[in-house]
Amino acid sequence: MSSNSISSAAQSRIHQALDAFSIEIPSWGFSNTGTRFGKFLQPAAATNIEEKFADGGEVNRLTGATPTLALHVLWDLPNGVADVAKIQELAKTHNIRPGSINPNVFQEPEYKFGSICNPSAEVRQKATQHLIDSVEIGKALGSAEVSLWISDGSNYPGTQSMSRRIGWGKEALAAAHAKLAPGQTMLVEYKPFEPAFYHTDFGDWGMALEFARSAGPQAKVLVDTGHHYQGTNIEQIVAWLIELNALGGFHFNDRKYADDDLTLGSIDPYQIFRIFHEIHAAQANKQGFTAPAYMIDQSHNLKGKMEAMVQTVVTAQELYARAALIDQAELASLQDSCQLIAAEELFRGAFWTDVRPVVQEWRSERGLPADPLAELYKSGYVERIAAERGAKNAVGQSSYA
Ligand code: PSV
Ligand code: MN
Repeated sequence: MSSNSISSAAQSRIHQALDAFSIEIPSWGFSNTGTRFGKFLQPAAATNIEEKFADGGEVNRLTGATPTLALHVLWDLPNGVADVAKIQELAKTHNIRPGSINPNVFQEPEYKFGSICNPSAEVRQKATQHLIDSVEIGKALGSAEVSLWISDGSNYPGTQSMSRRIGWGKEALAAAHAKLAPGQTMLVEYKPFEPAFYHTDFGDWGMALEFARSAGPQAKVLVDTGHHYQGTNIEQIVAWLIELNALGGFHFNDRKYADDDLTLGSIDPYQIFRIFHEIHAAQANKQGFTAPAYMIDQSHNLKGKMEAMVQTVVTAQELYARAALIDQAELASLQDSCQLIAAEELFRGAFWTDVRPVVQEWRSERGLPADPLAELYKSGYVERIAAERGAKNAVGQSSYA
């Protein structure tokens, strides 16, 4: 289907939607990663923060849609606030700003039984201080979001008090929230399993919402699309969070079975389309709706990191554009008169429309490469970094950092 079959009203809706759409990319998406069974090293993977910024800046140059790079504190700012000046310098050099600040309270041995929900007051204090330090890093860098994934939980029934851990978690989040600057948002991510396999303290959106609400008014929920049980209606969770003014952001990725961190839309693009539809519907119908932060959280063990990241950004734009095709007023009227087939055809018709020509036209009008992936191949960037980094990557390094 060519762009000619898309009405000019729909084409301009797509242009407007894309103008307002940007998506944050994760620094850790450029590093060597693996599974719990092993790590596959790639010659072009980033081996330090300079290389992560260089790669992020290149994705931004190619797509014009990724103005910020998410940073993970222990992996990217191992010296905490002391690393801020270096990050600011890299941001200037590579034309990509520091984005969300992600504290890390899941990899140190003290956190074996939990971080802010650990029964030990000493461990909780260490974890809380790390959250506070992360807020301070965010303030110094002008980051809009401090994004928390609290991996706490337990593996066996009866071994931990799920209810007392709620209170400890709330106390820590409130302490970190108290340090936020006025414009900053605290994002609270949830995940039903892994690394814990019996209970996780931040197990679903209800728990995350209650933790966010009790922390304070600047805390909202983050939806990672890989963090749900099979069959969960994620778009309904999104609709509820919008209703409750509690949708803070997304970590986008795809999955087949668990938290697989696959490329966005590689398994189920319709799922992402349905989520984007809820956003477009809210933009059309809800007074005062503010768009959440769109972020990617993926790790590509088999695909090239640069290629997969560009593919993801392009896919996100295409699915966002496809959801923008729906005429919201028309859909609402079909829904209200219960014209099921017509409503469904309008909805899925948008999903099946090839918007790529319109998206390419939008890119060309803005002086961006019409096909970012083709441009990446043409630029020789991946070959260059593979040659430069190959020797370093031949010897193992720790994941992500
Ligand atoms: C955990 O699975 C997660 O989704 C969190 O967002 C972490 O910060 C990220 O992945 C990287 O491990
Ligand atoms: Mn995540």
